[in-house]
Amino acid sequence: MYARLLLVVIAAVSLARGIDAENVPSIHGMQYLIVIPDTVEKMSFVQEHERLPGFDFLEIKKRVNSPVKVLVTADHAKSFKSALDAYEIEYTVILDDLNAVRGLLNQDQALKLSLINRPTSKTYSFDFFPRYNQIVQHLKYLAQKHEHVTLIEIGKSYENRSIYGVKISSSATPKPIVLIDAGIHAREWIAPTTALYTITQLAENKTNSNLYKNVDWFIIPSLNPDGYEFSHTDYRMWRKTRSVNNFSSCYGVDANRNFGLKWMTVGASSNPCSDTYAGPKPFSEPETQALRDFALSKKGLVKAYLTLHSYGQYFLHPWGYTSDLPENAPTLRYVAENAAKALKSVSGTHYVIGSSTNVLYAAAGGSDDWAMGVAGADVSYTIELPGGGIFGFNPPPNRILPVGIETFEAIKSIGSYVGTRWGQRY
Ligand code: 0X9
Ligand code: ZN
Repeated sequence: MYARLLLVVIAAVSLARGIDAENVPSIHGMQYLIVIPDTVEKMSFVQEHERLPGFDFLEIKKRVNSPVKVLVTADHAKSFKSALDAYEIEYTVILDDLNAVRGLLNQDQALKLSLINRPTSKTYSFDFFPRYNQIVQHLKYLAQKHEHVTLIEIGKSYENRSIYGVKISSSATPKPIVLIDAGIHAREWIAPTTALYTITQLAENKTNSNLYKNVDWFIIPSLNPDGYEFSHTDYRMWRKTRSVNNFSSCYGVDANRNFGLKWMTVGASSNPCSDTYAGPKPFSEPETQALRDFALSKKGLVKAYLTLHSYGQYFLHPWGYTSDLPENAPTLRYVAENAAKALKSVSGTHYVIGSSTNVLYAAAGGSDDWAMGVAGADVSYTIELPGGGIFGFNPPPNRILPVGIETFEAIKSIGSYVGTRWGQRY
């Protein structure tokens, strides 16, 4: 075993030495791996690569079982992974081609690489689907670290979890608002991570500060924390809230059928056991009440409302209750087209744009319709993020960053639209 290992080590090391150390490594085919060596021998094998060309160690704690984060150039990735396999060292490929996120990398490669991969707090990084407590901890961390980030609590869930969000703002003067939520549907895990990626970029990356100069951002990454936790602990495919229904043993309401515009008129169920149960009345759920009360408290200021869902790669705009188009349909399409173009420029991901009823299906009681029709948002979209896994709701963790990065381009484009159209100098 040892002799074989030695051969593998020598092969890997000599291959690695073949690269000119003076050259900046190409990001084409460069892979981002997280390696978890669980013995001292395995750790020293990984460490051997530390100063070799073709390897860029972003984080190495040199303690057994602590994750090692490493970028490996295309010409070394295969042999390195074979060596890890041979040595039975556990690893995950977080990004299999850094070039796929080149939109974010080409300005200043080195800076951006470290920015993408640096853990944003001791416990948070974009390589796993966080639990509710980890989301909260990360929001609190960002709020205490950055003056322009404030933690907000918009209400409590049925099971009494705080529904937190952040305000990202350059000053106390009220400005036009971009309001974003995620996780209305519990199982759509890529939505909260994309909201958290957006929050982290606005909080930590100074090059984004122009985005909140004349716009206030309110972002709520987990609107349905009870359902979200349940999808982690009990049933991965849970969609609804977790409220107890009278006269039924089935739990929960589809929060996205529970908003009070044309409630229960189409595409919603009155059966508490259905996944699209609209609830006993509009806003029966504390989670939808929380969003309602928050949005109404900012009425007139909320210019854009975005709700992150998965999956399908759609920019859906109102209406979801009728195939008639709203008066501002041309604006809704124009703003979405710009956002989709920005998103596509990162790695070619294509989104379909249209009204919910016309491109997906009719379903009344959605937050998007209510935000535009009642709360007065000028533009309102449900963004159906990409899917993955056999059910579509289960993309692997290595999709968190690519989806976050490309979607942030779309979100920035919508933020700039709000800033240009309504923002003054503050
Ligand atoms: O059905 C939904 O609530 C959304 N799709 S999902 O697969 N994430 O469940 C689409 C909602 C679109 N908006 C409205 N129908 N108002
Ligand atoms: Zn959804």
